[in-house]
Amino acid sequence: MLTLTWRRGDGRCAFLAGMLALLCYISPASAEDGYDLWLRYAPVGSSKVEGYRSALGNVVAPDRTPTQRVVREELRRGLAGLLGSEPRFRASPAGDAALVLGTPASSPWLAPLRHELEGVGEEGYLLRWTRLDGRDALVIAAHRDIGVLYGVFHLLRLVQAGVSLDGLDVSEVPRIKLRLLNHWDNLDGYVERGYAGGSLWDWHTLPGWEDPRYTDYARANASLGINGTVLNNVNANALSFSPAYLRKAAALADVFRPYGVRVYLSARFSAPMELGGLATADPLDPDVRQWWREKAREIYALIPDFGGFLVKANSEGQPGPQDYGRTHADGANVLADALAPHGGVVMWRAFVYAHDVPEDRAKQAYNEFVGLDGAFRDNVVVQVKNGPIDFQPREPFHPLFGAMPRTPLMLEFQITKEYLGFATHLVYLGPLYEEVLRADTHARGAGSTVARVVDGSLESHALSGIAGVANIGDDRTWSGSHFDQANWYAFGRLAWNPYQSARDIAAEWVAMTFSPAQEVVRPVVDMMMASRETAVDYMTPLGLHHVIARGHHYGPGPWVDGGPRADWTSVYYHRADRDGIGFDRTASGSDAVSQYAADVAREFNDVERVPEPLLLWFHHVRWDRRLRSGRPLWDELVHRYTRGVRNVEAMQVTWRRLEGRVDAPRHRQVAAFLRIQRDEAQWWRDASVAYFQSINGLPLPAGEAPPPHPLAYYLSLQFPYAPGDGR
Ligand code: BDP
Repeated sequence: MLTLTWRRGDGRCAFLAGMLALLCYISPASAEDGYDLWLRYAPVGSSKVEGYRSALGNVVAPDRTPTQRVVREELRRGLAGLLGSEPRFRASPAGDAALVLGTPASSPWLAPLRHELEGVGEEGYLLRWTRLDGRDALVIAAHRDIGVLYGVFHLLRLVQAGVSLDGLDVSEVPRIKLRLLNHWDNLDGYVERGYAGGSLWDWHTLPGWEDPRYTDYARANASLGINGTVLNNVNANALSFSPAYLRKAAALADVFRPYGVRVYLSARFSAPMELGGLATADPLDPDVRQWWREKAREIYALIPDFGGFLVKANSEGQPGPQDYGRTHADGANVLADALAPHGGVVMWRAFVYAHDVPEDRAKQAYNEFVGLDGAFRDNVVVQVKNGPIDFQPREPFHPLFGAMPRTPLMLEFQITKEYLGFATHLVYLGPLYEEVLRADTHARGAGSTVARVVDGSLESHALSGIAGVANIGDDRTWSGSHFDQANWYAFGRLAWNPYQSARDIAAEWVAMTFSPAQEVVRPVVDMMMASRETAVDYMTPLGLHHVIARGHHYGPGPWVDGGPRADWTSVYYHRADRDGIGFDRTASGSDAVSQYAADVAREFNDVERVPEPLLLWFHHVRWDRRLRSGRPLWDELVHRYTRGVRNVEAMQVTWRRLEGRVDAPRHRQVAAFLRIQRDEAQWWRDASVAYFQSINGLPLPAGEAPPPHPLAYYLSLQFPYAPGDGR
């Protein structure tokens, strides 16, 4: 730490201080450590300052409620950073042009917009020029304070990207109602599948100490429109529902409230036994029902706007209604009944599969749930992972989307990269999310996209939701790496509007996170957009899946076999033998294809028509079958593994060229992580090639380098302390 002893009149100190100030001025980015996320508010180019200042220099905004004060503080902070001077807060728009914010209730100036606000709902906003008292004003108007805050973040986004405000005329409404992060955080501070350090929640010092970071977390989420957060792991500890922990959760809820972020909790189904001392957790038992009702009352007394429960039941060893011969609907409904009087929801997860069921794991969730359509209470949403297995680098969309028309289905994405290289691999998930959201279920004919199922528009559901398993921890970067912040960002933006493009979102994020200069935005966005396919290439090309190392899932493990359950092995999924590779899920195999609408099923079932990226997901294919490239399958597989490695090298080149255009500390860390990624991509390629070659005995295609080690070497690698392992 640098300390200066200051003595009045000391010329040397004055000189030193001057130099320091100058240094800070000429390299303001040198202190960048990622903490500020996309809310850095770095100065806009001098040519633009005056234009923005004349529109935004005078602000009329109420300051009576906590959210109104947050709005003013965000504007003050944002404009001070971006334009170099704080806005002047005025009592009325009289005089100069002004930015006028508020709701018809909070600002008399905005009362005339009441009618126009009819379409923006509870959280939407208008951001546009209008005439107030005979002069031009930019207004951010909403029904509720939170809409105004969202509008402010929108405006600041535009300024950060250097976009002109001329003719601005925006009307925004979130398409999805529940836009949630799911934290898989344990009470001991460990984050399951977390690669960004420990949990953000310091349960020990809560509720007495509210770490300022909680506020920054809420700000970041509000900037995206994320409006809820599940604080604890789906593999839940009943203690989260104890009075002491509920008070801690209530303290977080108090911090988050002004930012429109509601608190939810994962509920352990057996909590009535563990906490309540009951002999059963049978959902039809009157004492159990009563226990949940009382618990809900207790929670709402502490957290009046509590969101509700997330439940993982009868999945991977978690307790659930089936322990008592009851259905998932019976289980969900007892919790829903307890929450209903308070306005809470139950998010009941469909991620279920049982090791004692011989059925293809990819089919099990559908089999369990599809017959329960219509059996859930109105305040239940069934939360479905994007694909039928488990957050793989690529999966087809989950067959439940479109198959339960009477039940609102909430989409669950994983933001943390359990299966995509943890935090060190640069993989932008925007394209993965977009691919899923745009997938056409054909449930009601062509155009029945997953996005339309999830936003409720396909079946006119009032309730709709989307969740992302958070990649946030106490690492200074929040997400474990600079580029992983983009995945939090992309999730939030798509949760607001699932029809946006991943490329546009990446461009926004780069402009705000690194620089709005096109020389930066263009190459970085291209690199991000290609990064997911690159990871698919070196990890799971052509529809391979679940070929990861056992337990911690760090690195390749296509040889994983044996152990407690077949569906936790790799050989179960790739089924490679001397003749071919792939899981036959066609009508003559497990028939998983039949869970999709007829048009989709036909396409997936036909080896000639199935999209090649999903080939081995649905088909067992001979090694010598010619693919669309003209190469035999084996050659194509090796080609893709190698291409993946080459493409990481291309990312390294792109990044190297940006040296000097991106501040040095962040540039250095990204460069170092890309080196790790490159080496691990090579490891994935070599280990996979060595393993599959040991099965098929085929020679490598011409020009392909043999793996530098024998297969035994790859098998011998152990990583007992790999992060994020389940506990
Ligand atoms: C898998 C994770 C496991 C989670 C599980 C879940 O490996 O740690 O508990 O999903 O979603 O992806 O419940």
